[in-house]
Amino acid sequence: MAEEIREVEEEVITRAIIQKAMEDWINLAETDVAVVGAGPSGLTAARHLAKAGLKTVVFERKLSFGGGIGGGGMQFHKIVVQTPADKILKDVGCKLEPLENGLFIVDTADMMAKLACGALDAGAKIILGVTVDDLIYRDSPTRVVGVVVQWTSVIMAGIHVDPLAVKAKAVIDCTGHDAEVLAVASRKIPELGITIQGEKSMWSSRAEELTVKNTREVCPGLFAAGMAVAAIDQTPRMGPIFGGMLLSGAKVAQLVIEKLKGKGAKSS
Ligand code: 48F
Repeated sequence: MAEEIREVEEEVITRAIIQKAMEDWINLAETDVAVVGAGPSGLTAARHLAKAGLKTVVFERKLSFGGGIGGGGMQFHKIVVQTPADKILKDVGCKLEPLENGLFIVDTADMMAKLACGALDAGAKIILGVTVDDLIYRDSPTRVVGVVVQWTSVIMAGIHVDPLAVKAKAVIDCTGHDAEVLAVASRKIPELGITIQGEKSMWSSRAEELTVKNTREVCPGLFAAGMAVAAIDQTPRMGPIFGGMLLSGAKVAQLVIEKLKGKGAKSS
């Protein structure tokens, strides 16, 4: 006989949700790394950072993760990755079908789910429905020391609600083509000298290579990975090949790990 479904009082549900969410927020008010955006670069970075023992939170504007993965190539549910990025996907249990010349084809839903599971299982926190709309900074030297966050729904409603701030030893812009965090830094902290030039037209191979190569700490405390890198450096876009995004996420994590834990430190 099937087990009877348990009775529950509504106020128990309410208290449990609020209390446990508050515990998380109190804990993440001061964090090691704030990753902005849960696309391929952000989820990969978060997994590597959490595996290295760094307290990592990902803020994602939408109520879902995956960023541009879900759109595949023109909404066909497949994307391409190339060696050596296939290893990152194999590590999280993604199913890859080999093509020719070190290329693989992947299902978008499989890749989104597995990258997110990889980050969560490693210990990263992913907070959905929260937009990073500003930065916290200090001077002498000018540096980024955290992010300003707001419910996406509040922003969409256009009502005036003051946001909250989260201190972070490192902030990573993984917001994709618009490089939203770097754009805030460029507009509101001019001392940092950041300019957003916007990406160039498509050249897949060159774009993949340059995105990974240029992944870096852009100014003290603020790192860039994924397509945000192309937006500051005016390098080409690549279309639905994603190896560069994964490798950029892994690279930025390694840069942050070395900065916060010292040279030679690695993600386990
Ligand atoms: O766009 P997105 O997937 O960025 P990515 O990791 O990868 C780019 C590829 O998907 C693709 C490509 C490569 O082949 O050209 O476009 O560089 O993911 C960015 C995520 O950041 C969220 C956004 O909803 C998306 O899920 N996001 C953007 N701005 C903010 C944000 C913000 N201000 N606060 C929080 N999340």
